[in-house]
Order: sequence, then C-alpha cells, then structure tokens
Amino acid sequence: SSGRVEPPHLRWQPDLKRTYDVVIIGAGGHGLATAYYLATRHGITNIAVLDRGWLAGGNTARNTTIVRANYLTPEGVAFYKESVELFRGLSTELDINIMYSERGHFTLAHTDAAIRTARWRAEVNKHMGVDSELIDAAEVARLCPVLNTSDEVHYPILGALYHPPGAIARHDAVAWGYAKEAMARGVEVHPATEVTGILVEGGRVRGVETSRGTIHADKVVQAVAGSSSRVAKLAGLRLPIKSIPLQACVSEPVKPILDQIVVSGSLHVYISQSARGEMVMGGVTDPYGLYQTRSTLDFKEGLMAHMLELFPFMADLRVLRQWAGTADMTPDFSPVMGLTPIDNYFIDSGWGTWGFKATPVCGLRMAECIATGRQPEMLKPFLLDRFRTFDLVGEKGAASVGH
Ligand code: PYC
Repeated sequence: SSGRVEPPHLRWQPDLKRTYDVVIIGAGGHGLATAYYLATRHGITNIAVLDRGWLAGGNTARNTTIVRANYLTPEGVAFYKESVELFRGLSTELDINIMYSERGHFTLAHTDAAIRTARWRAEVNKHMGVDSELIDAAEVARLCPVLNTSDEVHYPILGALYHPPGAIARHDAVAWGYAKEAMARGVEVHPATEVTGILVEGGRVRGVETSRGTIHADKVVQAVAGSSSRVAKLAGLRLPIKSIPLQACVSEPVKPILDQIVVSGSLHVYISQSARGEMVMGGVTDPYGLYQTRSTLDFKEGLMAHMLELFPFMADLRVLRQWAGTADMTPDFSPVMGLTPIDNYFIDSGWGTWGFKATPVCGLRMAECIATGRQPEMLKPFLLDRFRTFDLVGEKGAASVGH
C-alpha cells in the first residue's frame, strides 16, 4: 500500500525510439497488462509504455487491493467474473507471487433498502455463475466472529451479501509481473516521460508529443485513471468523468485476526487484513473534485467512528500510513473502454473506485480491441459512445465506496 521499491529485474531502457506500433500512456497495472496481452496474445511487441511518474505509482499503488465479481448489472458481473478467473491464474502466468488470497467478501446491509439491493445482486450473480448469497445477521456472526453484530450500535447489521470468491492480492506484484513479462518480450517501459500532446490528423491518431520529444505511433492508448480527462483533452476529447480523491489508510500490523473482507456501503467503510498484518481501510470519496492526493483528518474521523462500532478491538490500534488516489468517476459508475471517435486512439478509463480488480480482464480485452480495431463483445456495453446514446450501465448499487 505504499513505500514500494521496484524489483531489480525491471531494467529501464534509456533510449526512446521515434516510432512504435503502439504507445500506451500510463504505466499502471492497466497499461502494463494491456502491453503484456498485446505481446503474448497478439504478437505485438513494438510498444512503448510511457508514464510521467514511475511504474505503477498511481492508483495501482493506492487501492485497497480488493478483487470481487459481485456486481449488479449482468454486463458488470460478466466482466469482473472473467477478471477473477484471470487473477486466480496470474501468479503462475506471470511467474511472480501476487499473493492472491481468497477471503470471502461481505457487503453488510443495515437497512431494508440495502437488503433489497443485496438480494438483487445475489440473484444476478447466481444467474451469471458467480457465487454470492444473501445471508442473515446470525450467519454473518457465525462466519465473521470478530464483527460486532450486536443491536447496541447506531446501525445494527441486518444481513449481508456474502461473496466467497472475494479476494485480496499484492497490488504492486501484479504490476511488476505484467511489466517484467512484457519487457521480457521486447516491450519498453519509460517512466519520467510525460505526454504533453497527442497528434491527430484527419481524424486519426499519429503519435504523441512527450517531455522527451515526438513519438510516432500507429495506435495510441490512454490508461491514466485519475488523469483521464486531462489526457483525453490533449486528443480533443471531452469525457463525462470527474476526478475525485479517494483516501485510505492502514493500521500498524497485528497478528491475523480478520480473515474476511468486510464492506459497508451504507457506513462507507471497507476493511481487510493484509498478509503482513495491517488493517487496510478506506471510506467515502471526498465531496469535491480535486487533482490532489493529500489525506484529511475529516476522512479518518468519519472512517474510525464506523470502524470502531463494527470492530471494537480496533480501538487499541494506531494508524500507520495514509494516502489517497484519484478516482475517475463516470455518471453511471461503469468504466469507459475501447474505441473513441478518433481512429486508432483507444481509451481505458472511468474506473472510479474499482479499477484494480479489473486489471487482468481490462488488459486482455483492451489488447484484443487494439489488435483487431474492433470493440470486443465483452466491452460493447462500456463504449464512450453510450453517453451520447444514453445507453448507461448503472453500477452504483455495487459500489463499496460511498459517493
Ligand atoms: O470496489 O471493492 C471495491 C472497492 C473497495 C474499495 C474501493 N473499491
């Protein structure tokens, strides 16, 4: 969750060529996964992945590492189901231990409305072959005994959407694995290389201007999360995306006590215990748009008030680190992927508060889109054009994060 050091097998190429087949803007998990699948599934390796910062230093480093497929819409469930399947094989495929750990995921319900949504999600999930079930408070208490299920709280737990495949993973290792395997096949990764312009001629992309000079490319992809609107603007595109800070923190490490991932959409909190014992926690998005990754006292006070009701044992724990990422929110809470009005310019954005868990499937399907020039079936619901036709994919009901 912070303070990472890049492993020695990632060696940067000092020289930037003047021409590539594909330029990927953004060396986070999504951009690197896209490069990896272009190389391994489509034989395209003349690729430069550019980043104004460093490898996986944006939202890949800043999320709370939760992986799940318990979405609300059939489109969302199908998409994240494939991601969970890919995650399960990723340590082997990338030859790096991503520490994938299936914990079981609880979305607590404290109101009748939340119970209704949980039941709805469970039914859609089961229909799509995803393991989710609505359980009552007694079952929550049985499965997660450290959770305070008493009635003597502000918001008693009425039940939960229980999703056994819910997992956590070592987020940096996911990015490192994709980077190392892509680079082993000839892909170049260039940190400290900012894209300052996008070259478009006759409705088609031709390359990018960077802080290290002009690069010509047949195809250009943007995978820049919180910077999506700013980068798209360089290409002349206006996105229906707001960038909003999302804060998180970890406690000092303690011995294993919490096995599960526990989320309350109503209380705006989520928590899991990492392999090294830290309680990894997050809460609601900030109430305004901002390109800033500072932490606030207000966030921690709100988060801890609810956390202590759910897990009274945490009263003795101290906060060890805190940070924020920048969530690129769409109006329907679903991502934007694939083709754009500019030929050969592709977009991967709109992840809001759930991009990490999409890393493998997004990379795989974006690579397919870029290689074939066609929108893959699975990505059709997520076209940018849906905001023009008002064909939205409403996923707000599946958010773990309050907004
Ligand atoms: O979508 O599961 C999620 C999530 C947890 C924290 C932020 N997003």
